[in-house]
Amino acid sequence: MRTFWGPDFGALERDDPEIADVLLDELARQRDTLTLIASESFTSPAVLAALGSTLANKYAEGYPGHRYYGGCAQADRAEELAVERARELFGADHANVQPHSGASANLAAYAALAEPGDPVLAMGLPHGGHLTHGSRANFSGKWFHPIAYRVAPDTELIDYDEVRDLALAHRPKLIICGATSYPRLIDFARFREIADEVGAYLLVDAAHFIGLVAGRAVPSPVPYADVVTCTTHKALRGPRGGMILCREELAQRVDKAVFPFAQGGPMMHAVAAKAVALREAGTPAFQEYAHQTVRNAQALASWLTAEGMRPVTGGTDTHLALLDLREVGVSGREAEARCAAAGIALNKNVIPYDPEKPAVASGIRVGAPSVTSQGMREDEMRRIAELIGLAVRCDPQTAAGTSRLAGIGEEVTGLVRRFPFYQEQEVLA
Ligand code: DSN
Repeated sequence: MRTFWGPDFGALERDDPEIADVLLDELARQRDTLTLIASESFTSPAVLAALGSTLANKYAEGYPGHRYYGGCAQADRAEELAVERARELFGADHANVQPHSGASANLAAYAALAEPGDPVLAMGLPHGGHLTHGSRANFSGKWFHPIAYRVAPDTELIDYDEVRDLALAHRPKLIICGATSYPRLIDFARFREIADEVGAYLLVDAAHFIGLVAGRAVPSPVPYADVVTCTTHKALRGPRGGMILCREELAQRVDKAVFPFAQGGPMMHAVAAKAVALREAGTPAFQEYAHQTVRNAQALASWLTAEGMRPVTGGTDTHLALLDLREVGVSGREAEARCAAAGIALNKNVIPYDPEKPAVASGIRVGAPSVTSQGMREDEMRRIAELIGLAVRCDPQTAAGTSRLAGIGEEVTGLVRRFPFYQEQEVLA
């Protein structure tokens, strides 16, 4: 008879009450507060079951059929399923599901496509890029020669003419597009044209929007990119981790760059959980979620405009919006803290050409994947925007401000409790 040994919370409470306490508090936080972090969502109980499974015990360095350890039959099956599902869902020639994170996936992509010292053209961090796109604090800026492109000051859209000019001037080995706080669609065809013109590889970092691609809510970069990197834990709703998709001729280079170059043993429990998430992402229900996520982000951006906040680029085509708070007269840092005090988790974010330093920032970033997973729709986005508008204007240094924030927090809790994601767990707890 086959049996499943799943997470046993009773054992954890008995053996390690301190960590059990942390987990209970975290579930309560996720249940009672509002998550508008653009890079988060909720994983399904099925994904969590795979993550909490005994595959966590298995070493499986290598790839299916070519492992450096015995006993890998189940590890092979899990990885083959994940790879096959990724290839089918995204129409990719090849998939590598072993990267531990998006940053690890990017490290491997650089290793597959460029040599240390090579020029790499990518979106600057202050304009919406990512640390791994050439920040001096990161391997990408230390080991490669980063050149940053920007958004245009007037439209706040990627300045494709500048991208082309920089590409012609610097002849990068690698051009990267994909961002962490750019709310608009990216013209992958235009990037492909520019890359072809200068003989560069095109890497699309789709970490933020791969879930929307899976749900057919935004165009896919796969037909245009040499390599696509992504995370699996954002709008895709999988476990924390990374993934790489590429053309067949780059498959070997990508695989070798992940293992043995950048990583050792894959986290097979996470690989199995990625397979589960990729299966879920192929369903009509997931497509509906992806489309509703975009509609919710658009509604949120539009109602936040009514609260006196300016959406960068004028709105959004994706799961996130970036709001300039200068008219409201509070910094991103203050807004983040005030919203947190009211049970609303979002993050401060620089806006293009921000006069403030990143630790202060003039803007906030909001995202709709979590609230959409919970079943909220446009009506709730309207009320959420109003609550944010009230919260950012409360001065927590005053008794009146603190009391108002507490009142907003009570309404926030009431709202999110009407949309619990982990309903089964509520019964168990
Ligand atoms: N930390 C991620 C985000 O929030 O966008 C990017 O790595």
